Amino acid sequence: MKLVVGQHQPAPLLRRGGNRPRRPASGVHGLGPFRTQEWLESLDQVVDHAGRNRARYLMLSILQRARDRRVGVSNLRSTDYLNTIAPETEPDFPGDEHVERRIRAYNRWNAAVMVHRAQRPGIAVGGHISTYASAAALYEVGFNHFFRGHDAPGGGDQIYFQGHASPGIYARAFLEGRLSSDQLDGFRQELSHAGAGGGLPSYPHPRLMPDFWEFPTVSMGLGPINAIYQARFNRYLHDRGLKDTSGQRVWAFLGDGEMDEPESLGAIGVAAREELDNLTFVVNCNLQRLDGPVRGNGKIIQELESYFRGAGWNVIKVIWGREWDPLLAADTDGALVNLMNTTPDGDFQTYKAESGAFVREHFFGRDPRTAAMVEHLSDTEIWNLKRGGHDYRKLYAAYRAATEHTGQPTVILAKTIKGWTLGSHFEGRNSTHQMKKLTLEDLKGFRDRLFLEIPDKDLDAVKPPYYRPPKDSPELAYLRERRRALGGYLPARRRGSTRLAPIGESAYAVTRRGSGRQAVATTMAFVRLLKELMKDPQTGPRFVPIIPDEARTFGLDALFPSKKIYSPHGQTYQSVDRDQLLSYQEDTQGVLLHEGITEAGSAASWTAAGTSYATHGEPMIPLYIFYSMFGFQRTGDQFWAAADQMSRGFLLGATAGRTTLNGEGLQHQDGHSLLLASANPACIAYDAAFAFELGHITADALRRMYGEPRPDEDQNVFYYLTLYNEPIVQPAEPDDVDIDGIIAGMHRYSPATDATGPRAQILASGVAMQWALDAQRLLRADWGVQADVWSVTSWTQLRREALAVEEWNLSHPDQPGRTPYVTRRLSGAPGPVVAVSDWMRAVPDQIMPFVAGPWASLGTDGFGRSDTRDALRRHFGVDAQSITLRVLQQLAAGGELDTSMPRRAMATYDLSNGTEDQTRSGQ
Ligand SMILES: Cc1ncc(C[n+]2csc(CCOP(=O)(O)OP(=O)(O)O)c2C)c(N)n1
Ligand SMILES: [Mg+2]
Repeated sequence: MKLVVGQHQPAPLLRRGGNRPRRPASGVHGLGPFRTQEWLESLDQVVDHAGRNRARYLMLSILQRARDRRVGVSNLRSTDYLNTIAPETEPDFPGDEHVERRIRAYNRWNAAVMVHRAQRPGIAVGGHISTYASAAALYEVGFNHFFRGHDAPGGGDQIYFQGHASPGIYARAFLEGRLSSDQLDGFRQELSHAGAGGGLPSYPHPRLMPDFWEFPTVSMGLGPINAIYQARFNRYLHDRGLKDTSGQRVWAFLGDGEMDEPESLGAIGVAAREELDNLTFVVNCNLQRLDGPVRGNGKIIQELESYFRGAGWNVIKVIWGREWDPLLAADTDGALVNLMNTTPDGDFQTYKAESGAFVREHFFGRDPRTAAMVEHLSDTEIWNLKRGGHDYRKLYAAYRAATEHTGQPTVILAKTIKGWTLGSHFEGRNSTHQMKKLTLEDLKGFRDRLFLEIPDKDLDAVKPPYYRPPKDSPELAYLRERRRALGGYLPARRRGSTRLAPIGESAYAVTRRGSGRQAVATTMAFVRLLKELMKDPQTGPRFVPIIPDEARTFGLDALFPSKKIYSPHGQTYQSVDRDQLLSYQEDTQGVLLHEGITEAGSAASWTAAGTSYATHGEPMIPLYIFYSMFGFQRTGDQFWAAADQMSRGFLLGATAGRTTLNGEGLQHQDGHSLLLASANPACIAYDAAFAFELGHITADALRRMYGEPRPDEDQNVFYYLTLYNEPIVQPAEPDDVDIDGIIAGMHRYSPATDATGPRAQILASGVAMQWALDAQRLLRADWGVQADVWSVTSWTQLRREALAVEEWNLSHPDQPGRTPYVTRRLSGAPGPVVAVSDWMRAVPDQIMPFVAGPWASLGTDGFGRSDTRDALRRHFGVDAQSITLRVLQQLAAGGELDTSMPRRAMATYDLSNGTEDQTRSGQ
């Protein structure tokens, strides 16, 4: 009988030698101390007379039986280094193994040749050969038997392809006739390759290939976490009755090195907790990452098994190919299993870079019993004992088991060889990840290994040919038939066209009427608006608020009673605050996604919801609200990937500003997320000062992303709105409000009331508007200076427009030059410009080159501190008095005021030496 029950294998390092026996726990119910002693003595006897292996086998068998009898012993963290599925329980393989092997061979060849050709002299743009070579069977078993295309009943599967395995995915699309050889030759030459359709992006980039790639994965760790939240979002759509997603499965193909990333493992508990049996991870355990072994001294498969089992996943290990089955069947005393268990990955890697004789000596030769087991095998036969991840039948059994398993997500841990079939220069070599070219000899060996009919004379060292059999060949017919049966070719992205009906004007009234005498922060104003928007009968249900445990901080608990928090389990307990108005309510049809304290999880959720318009053809409007400091700074890479995936929706940076979240200090106070946001080309950022501005911005954002974009507008954008927590009296919207200005990025909110005396322009955004208005009063009352105050709703949008105008002017030298919006708006506004915000100066300085007159900016550069708002504003030199002083200095420098005035102002406002602080500038 073969041992397939679990063993207690410590991870990650193998512990050699046994642990000291411990005394048993006393007082086991119903068994006196004597009987316990008898059991222990029996075990001692087995150890003494039959050996440790036998004793181990016995113990594991007893544990297995105990589990079968539901005795209540806990699950073992890991099992033997064996396939989880025993050969006798493997299902029949339904495909044509020969034909599928041919298809795999063509893909292997074309993928490697594509990268090789991209490395040709004069181009040399690189690529990865060895990763797909190790993963070809992992993908092909999916393509031929499991992955459902978009046309499959119930909708297609969502597949996260390992980013740098892209050459193999392109190679398959070439066989399918979806890509031409000319396009393959444009791999990584998206700009310079002139062929039809241009070049191909390096990695899965939906933005660059919007009808092909669906999920950007190449930033390691984002694929796994996004896949988990995608599967979770599919459930959410289903449970809310918005779409039947019960037939859809999420597959994520990951590298074993990639599992080092915190994001890779950080959310696996979510998948188990929510019982996401619509999710399958396939981890390609080729034991190598970029530089060398993943766990040379340990065993990555065992380590991952422990993590996933511990988190509550179904784990299927595919370690050995079928050639090992007879050997394992003959391993009655567990000698071979013991070798397998105790050989570190570093050695397994080395074996496959050596030879059959080496494996005989260094692996089997370590125990006379295992050495005897392979005596009848030649070195070649030993060499041909394959790894499970290259065995189609083993993989088929694993995928089938994964798709049939219920109640848990499944991870398949498949052992492979990096660079497999590429020959001895590639296979298992530490340098294999970086190798982009094959020698002529390598090419010949590779061709022979794959049994391809390419004559020697065609094997050009620089441009070896692609290989595609005739259209009517059995292989291509088979491939086409399989994809037809499974619902069409993949990857394929559908763009989604459903438009959402605009929400009526009345919903926005709440932002326009002002707050009377009540002081209301813009965060609260936005939440009030959101409540109104969510009431819209058609579009309202599409809003998906996402919160990482800050609902109460931002006032979103107001939505608890009416919208409820989504949980697939509903609420199985009595809530402690059930009698209260804003009680914590979980519900299977809840609308709010309360993610717990995980910005990474929230960002992944937001991406899944924000791309639903394409992935599911169901536009959803996610609003992810977070501490602005923990957004772009913490999960900026996820927002970048979301931009690639053309996500739409709202990011709400609450508690914005360096001085406004006053008590929290250095780690919380954000004076730079707007700068980080400006670096994301798909992100449209606004720093609104007033509720009425937020109303117009939101309406315009919804129009652009979900309604009728103008011809010059990219619809695939998302909005970053900063929201403050400082209560202010919200003014009613001015009658002559400049809506276009609000959207474009600036409007004159408070013109100077008097035309006499020196003039200046104050540009302010967000909460700094209050200080600017105070400065306007001080300037007039104390110094006779008249200032116009502008509300700059978006420094970044003003800059972007100006850059676009500059570019247009450069490329149209023969036509009259155009003038940037910001320049136009300020052209008739007399006096120097002083810009101020609760952000570092680089934020307003974005528009400096486009302002004609003298320019000065005030900002909050440096680390935040905990103190009162007033103290902080004085510290950073952004309060009303500091603004006043700066305006006076500017006017004096321009000769419009006496030079003594700024000095007098410093004394009047006690402003001397307030800002010389090393923590501010990093000088
Ligand atoms: C966040 C991030 N860091 C680093 C890289 C660079 N990188 C690309 S592939 C790779 C090694 C991947 O190893 P593994 O996940 O085991 O994949 P394999 O090629 O072995 O299948 C690295 C470090 C990246 N793509 N993303
Ligand atoms: Mg690897």
